[in-house]
Amino acid sequence: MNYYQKEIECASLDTLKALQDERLVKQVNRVYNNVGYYRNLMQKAGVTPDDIKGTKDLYKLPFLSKADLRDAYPYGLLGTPLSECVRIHSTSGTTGKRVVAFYTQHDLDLWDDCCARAIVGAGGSREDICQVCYGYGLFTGGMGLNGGSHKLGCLTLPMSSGNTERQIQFMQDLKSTILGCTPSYAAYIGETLHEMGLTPDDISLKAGIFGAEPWTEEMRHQIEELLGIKAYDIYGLTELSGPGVSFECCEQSGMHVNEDHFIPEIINPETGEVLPEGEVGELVFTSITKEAFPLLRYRTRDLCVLHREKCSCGRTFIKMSKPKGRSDDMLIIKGVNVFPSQVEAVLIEQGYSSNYRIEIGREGNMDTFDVLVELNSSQVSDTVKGIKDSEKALAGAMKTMLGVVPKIHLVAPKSIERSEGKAVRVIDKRKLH
Ligand code: DLL
Repeated sequence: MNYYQKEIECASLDTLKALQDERLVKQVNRVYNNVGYYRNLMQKAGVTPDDIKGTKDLYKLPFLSKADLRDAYPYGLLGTPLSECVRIHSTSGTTGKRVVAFYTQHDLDLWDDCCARAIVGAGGSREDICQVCYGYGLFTGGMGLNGGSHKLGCLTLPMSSGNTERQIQFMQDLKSTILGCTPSYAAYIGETLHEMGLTPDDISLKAGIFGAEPWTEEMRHQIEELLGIKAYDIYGLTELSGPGVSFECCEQSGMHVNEDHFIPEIINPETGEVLPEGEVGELVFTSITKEAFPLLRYRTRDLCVLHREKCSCGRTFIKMSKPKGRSDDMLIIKGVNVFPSQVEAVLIEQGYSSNYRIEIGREGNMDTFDVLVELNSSQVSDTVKGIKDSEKALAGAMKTMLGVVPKIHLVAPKSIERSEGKAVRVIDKRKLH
């Protein structure tokens, strides 16, 4: 059995707990002294760093949410001087304001370690050739897996996503053994492979590390068959670094949380009460080693279960289930985080009515994204060409705001069904949870 950092990945619970206690106390003091925004929250909650002696006191600390990130945007949660930061990554926020996360060089080194652990968890070693087809850029997927692959010593192919036939060509020519991308893209690569008249025997892949969006066990089996590989899940979020907060091992039954860097809790999303292991609730993380963007009790909005049971891989880190849904209205469409409020903001900004409906579906393994918008009475007299042009312009504005382009359908006024209770803005026909 192989590990990247065996001593910590297989540490006894006592050792792990002592490390977490020590790091938590240090982190709380650092944050209190350096992050005015969080110091205010602690003062409002009547908590001082002296109240936090270890993980048993974690529940006393106030939560942070995406709304706090928006309020503190862009620099209000920095834990170090800006001059010590060397990178940002970013993702969308609830009302169009982006979430921007910062990294020192040390943060990047630890993030690379987390991703290297995930690659080794999937059976990888420095002998492997790792083809990274997550998007590169502000999204954390590409740079994250790239960093882990580099640090482990794999030959790394920084492909980014798209140009699928070229991806397969590289796979054949360079004999890539590990693939990293979203599960929907993995399935698409698999389908394209077969459409090109090839089979898994024509490539050398043995494992895939897939995450960033919900996927099912059925999809895992399908991808495994299409590509002739073992498919492993990986979880993470920009606010905490990116991929590698947790990762699957050979058991393929839940993801080990890198607990030396992130302390997980499950809470009741309504009351904030901490729930015992085994119960479904909202996942909350405290990052105990991050320097530039140290978040304490950050509410992920992902609904999950935590289990600490003996794992045959030998790792002692607690396992989290696949996220079972979200406690907010965030959608993940083609791997991009989208909030209905962002769609609404674009419609209003562009002079459209706020009677709209988002319809999400699946064709094969790819998401479809349609937005139906009612025309105003003043727009009804437009010609068909005029309407097509308006649809195109609106799709362009959506793309700028969301990072993913919907198919826009401008429809007659009052043709979108009104609901008697809460408006039904989203119809999600995918069955991913
Ligand atoms: O998706 C980071 C990432 C990149 C993870 C590559 C794995 C691989 P964000 O764009 O900030 O970061 O989106 C974070 O995506 O709160 C979950 O709702 C969802 N998510 C991430 N991984 C998984 C997964 C990246 N394995 C949000 N299964 C999170 C289900 C996932 N949902």
